Amino acid sequence: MASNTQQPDLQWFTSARLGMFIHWGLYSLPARHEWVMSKEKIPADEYERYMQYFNPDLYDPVQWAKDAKAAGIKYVVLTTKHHEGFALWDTQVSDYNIINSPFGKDALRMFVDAMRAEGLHVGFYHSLIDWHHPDFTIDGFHPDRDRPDREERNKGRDMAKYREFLHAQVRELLTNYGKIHYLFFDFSYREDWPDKPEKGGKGRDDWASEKLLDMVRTLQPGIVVNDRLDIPGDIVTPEGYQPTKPMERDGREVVWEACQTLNGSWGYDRDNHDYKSVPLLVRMLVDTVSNNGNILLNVGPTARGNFDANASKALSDLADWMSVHSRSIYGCGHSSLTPPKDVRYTQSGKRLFVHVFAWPFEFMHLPGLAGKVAYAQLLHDASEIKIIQLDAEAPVTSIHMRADSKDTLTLKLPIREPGV
Ligand code: JFZ
Repeated sequence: MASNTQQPDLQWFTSARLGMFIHWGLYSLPARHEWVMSKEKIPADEYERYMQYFNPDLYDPVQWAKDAKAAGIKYVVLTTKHHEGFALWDTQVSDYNIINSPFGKDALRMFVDAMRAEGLHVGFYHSLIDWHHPDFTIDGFHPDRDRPDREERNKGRDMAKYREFLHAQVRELLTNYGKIHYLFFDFSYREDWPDKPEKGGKGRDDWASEKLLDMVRTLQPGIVVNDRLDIPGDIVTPEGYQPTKPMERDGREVVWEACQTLNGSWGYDRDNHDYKSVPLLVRMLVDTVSNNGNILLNVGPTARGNFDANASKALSDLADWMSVHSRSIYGCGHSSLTPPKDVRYTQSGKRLFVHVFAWPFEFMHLPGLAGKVAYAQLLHDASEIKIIQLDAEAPVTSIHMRADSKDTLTLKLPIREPGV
């Protein structure tokens, strides 16, 4: 097999820092998590019925694009097909697709056109797992896992045929929709993994990962591909935790991206109102950038195709923050300087951004910065912050401030945290 030498274009990616993930499919109808088919063990022929009711009359990807752009988001990644198997595009290799729903249009094409028109980079999520396909073997995640005829039925299933189908669908996605910047495959779960499903993992041999990735790079030179094919990808995708320093593999720094939900569910989850606050989301974003990572922030639109009120509010609050702080995000990354407690640094060239997670009382000491800072200001309004030279050797008295050490720079902050 001729191996493909195409390099991913990571320049735009590492500068963008903030992306939007969109989980949208038939699971938006039951509206109780995108894993509903597996969690509730709903057989494919029963679950299929949702296709008859999928009619997102409020679907307006132009609005999605505008909301994303206003929130400072640079790339948007839509689920072309999730584990349920339903295709949001006009696929020629299966009838289980949006054209056969009452909606009847290629939602993916509309999405791609709208994102491009707003100047956003376009990404696809594509599930390797498929609980609808008749040749996908029943494993520990599959809705039919507990049925008595499981082993019997698996004898009639042929993963080689599923592989062909998987490759054919990916070929369509990367051939018919113009330039695609990013691809998120999801996911592999080998049996030796800690979180393995009871009986039956799947990995690189099941997907023919090398061949698949080769095709992807040939069809879309420069595309950025994640690392869930069970072979190395272009970016590392930690999930559910925040790395506390720039990520490394085998001693070399890697490009990474954390994906995050707003409320713990990726798909629209009607009764779940447990949303992360926007200040928390901002801290996660800043923390990520301070360690050279990206955040892919998820929204799960409703089955009518709009963002629900909670998600819209989060995006517009984020937009308020980004409108005056995005200079500390885009093109920024890790600083070699060590910030004090409750502070994160992001840096771009010679400019250091000091993000204060817990506002101190009046004075802030920054070790190692004495004599290195020409001027300091608040970011949101460019108002001056006074740099004070305190004496590290001065005796401590009740009225006298003292520097932490000789190389400490002290800033005099407004007493109250500026609210933006
Ligand atoms: C997967 C999906 O199952 C989920 O529905 C969602 O689409 C999410 C973005 O991706 O969930 C995963 C996959 C991999 C890990 C965790 C959750 N992982 O490797 O830790």
